Parts: sequence; structure tokens; C-alpha cells
Amino acid sequence: MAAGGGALWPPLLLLFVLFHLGSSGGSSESGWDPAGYLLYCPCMGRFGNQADHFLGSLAFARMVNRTLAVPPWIEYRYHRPPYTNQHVPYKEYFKLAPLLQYHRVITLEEFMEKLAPVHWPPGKRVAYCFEVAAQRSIDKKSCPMKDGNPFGPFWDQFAVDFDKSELFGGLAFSASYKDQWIQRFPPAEHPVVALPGAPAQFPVLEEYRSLHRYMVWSDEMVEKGESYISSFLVRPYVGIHLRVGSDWKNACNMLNDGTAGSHLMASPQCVGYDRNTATPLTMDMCLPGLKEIKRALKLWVKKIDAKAVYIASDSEPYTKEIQQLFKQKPEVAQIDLYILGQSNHFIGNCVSSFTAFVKRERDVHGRPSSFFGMDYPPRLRDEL
Ligand SMILES: Nc1nc2c(ncn2[C@@H]2O[C@H](COP(=O)(O)OP(=O)(O)OP(=O)(O)O)[C@@H](O)[C@H]2O)c(=O)[nH]1
Ligand SMILES: *[C@@H]1O[C@H](CO)[C@@H](O)[C@H](O)[C@H]1NC(C)=O
Repeated sequence: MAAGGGALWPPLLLLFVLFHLGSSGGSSESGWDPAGYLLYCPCMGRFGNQADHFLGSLAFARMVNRTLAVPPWIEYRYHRPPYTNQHVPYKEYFKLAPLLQYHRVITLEEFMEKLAPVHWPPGKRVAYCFEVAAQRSIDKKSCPMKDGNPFGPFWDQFAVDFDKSELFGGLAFSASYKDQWIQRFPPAEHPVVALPGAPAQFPVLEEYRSLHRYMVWSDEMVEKGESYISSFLVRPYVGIHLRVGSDWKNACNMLNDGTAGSHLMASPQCVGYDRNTATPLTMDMCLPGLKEIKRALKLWVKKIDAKAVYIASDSEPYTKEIQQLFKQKPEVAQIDLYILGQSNHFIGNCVSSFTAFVKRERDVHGRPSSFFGMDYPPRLRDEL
């Protein structure tokens, strides 16, 4: 008897453990979330833009209580191999686990691999978009999910085609529409909402900036970044972001013809989010000249008694004029972001969302930043 009972126990225990894992529901990687999923393509802009959109999308997913399928980053590699779009898994740069402290997420890769075959099979893939977006299609009723680049290649990497479209109007992604979203798309009838773009605004809203605290660098990135810092830099060091390439000059020219106002791309981060009280956006804040770069650099090097300067740049125009302390340049832009984030003082470009990534990360950790053309930026609402 005793022996028989003993033999019974382990399988029962095993069953219980399996059941327990299986029932963890939407909380993480296994099981199906009855509250539904949210999928989107980070189809606008490069990394800085995609990161802004990611934070807004994370907030939106929580608002409508759907698990967010975290998409890979789209990198445009036109000038070096493989000369096409690269899709870089979120986890290559950041940890997934910290996001779970804020809301339920799964990577899009894992969603496609483990959940889609059963719950979102071919034939049942519905696209969701604004009526106005569908107006551009031939029948005026289809969402432009795969029209052109990067849209087509993005869904093609997962061999996804869409079978039908669900159009909506009179809605926006902001918090005031929360109830309308939930009523319009209950998860029982709309388990997977797939959108052509991010359900978010650009630039990221002020109240969502602090969600950056959940974007934590992966161990590999920390290791690479730290080894770079210890090999080539001495603390304290000033990090600067020079956004001065030819594409940027064109963007900043909008300031000259007076059409831009104070809000141009990421500029709310330095002029303020309220258009009525925003400080004027100057050319030095958008496209700092050599004189301004030298001035700001001198000021902060002296102030923090810096022993080194790290220059991250979209191009290399001032390398001869400004003495660089090392030659090797990291081949991954995100290493630049990491090193700028770790600097003792950071001087960024107010209008750039690449800078905005660094500024948010530093704000979250209480590290000081300034901008070219603005030595003492106003405090934003989410700052510590
Ligand atoms: N490595 C590196 N790349 C940079 C730097 N500045 C800009 N880039 C590249 O240029 C891209 C700029 O696009 P975003 O990241 O969206 O940032 P942005 O400055 O707002 O620029 P736009 O997208 O043109 O509005 C980045 O993603 C990088 O690929 C830099 O300092 N270092
Ligand atoms: C949100 O989704 C989770 C996971 O499916 C569920 O447990 C919870 O009850 C939902 N909350 C609301 C308010 O619907």
C-alpha cells in the first residue's frame, strides 16, 4: 500500500506543476491571453522614432489590456551588407523581463512561432486600420498592411498575409478613447488586433517618457558598452551627440522659413510640451555650428572637470577640428546610445529622437543632460 501510494505521488505532482504553468494565462510567454493581443509594425522612421513609438504602444497596450507583441527593430541597411532591411529582435538590445513589470508582453517572434499556428492561423488574419488609411487602397476597403517598404518586408519575415480588413474611424490612440477601443474591439470577437503602424504618437507623449525605465539594456549590450568605455575613455567624460548630416540640414531649414514653430520632431523635450509656453527653437538647437559646439563643450568639460569627450555623430564633419580621443567607432548605433547614456554629462540635439532616447534614459536615472543652444533645459514632468 505504502509503496503504491508513493509511486502515485510524483506523477500527480508533475501534473499539478504542468497545470500551474499552463494556467499562467497572459502573464508571460506561455498560454493564450483571453484579453487579446496587439501587433504593429514599427514602420515609421529609424531607431529613435521607433523607440518613441514603442513607448507609446506599450502604454496603449496596457490601456486596452491586450498583450503587446513586441516587434523587432527595423534597420535600414542600404549602404552596407546586406543592403536590405534588417529585423533585429528586441531582445538583442534590451531585456524583455523588465517590460513585464509594466504590462504583459511577448515578442512578435514568439507570438508567431508558438501562438499564431493555433490561434492566428493563415485565413484568420485580420488587419485593422483607420478608414482614411484604407482610402488609398484600390477597393478603398483594405488596410495598407504590406504596401511598399518597410511594410511588405516586415510581415513577409513571418510569412504573414492578411485575409480581411476591419476599418475604424472616430477613434484616436490617446487615453481619452480607452473605453471606445474596448467597446469597439472586444477580445472575444477580435482576439488579435494587427495594425499597419504604431498605436502611438510621435514624439512620445510627456506622460509616457518615464516608461523608458522598463527599457533595460541586454547583458550583451552592457558588456560591449562597458568594455568600450573602459578601453577608450577616462571618467569623468562628457558625451555629445552631433546630428549634423545632410538629411538633418534639410530638416532644420524648416526653421528658416518659419513654418516649424517651436515644435519640430523631438523638440518638445527641450522647448517644453505645451505649445503655448514653448521656448523658441533656434538654429543652434537644431543644427549647432562649430562655434556653438566648442562653446558648449568647453563649458561642460570645465564644469565637471572632464578628462575625456565621447563624440557620437551621424557623420564625421568635425573630427579634425574637435580633438577625438580615440579612433575606433562602434559599428552599432546602439553602442553610441549606451555610451552617451553612461556619460557624466550629456549634450544632445534637441530636435533629434536619437538624442531623445539618451535624454529619457538619463532622466530616469537622474543623470544630467543639456542641449546645444540650451545649457539648462527646463525640468519635464516625469523627471526625478
Ligand atoms: N552611430 C550613430 N548613428 C547615428 C547617430 N546619430 C544619428 N544616427 C543614425 O541616424 C538615425 C537617425 O534616425 P533616428 O534615430 O530616428 O533619430 P532622429 O535624429 O530623430 O532622425 P530622423 O529619423 O531623421 O528624424 C539613427 O537611428 C542612427 O542610425 C550617432 O550619433 N551615432
Ligand atoms: C486584463 O487581462 C488580464 C489577462 O487576460 C485579465 O486577467 C484581466 O482580468 C483583464 N482586466 C480587465 C480590466 O479586463
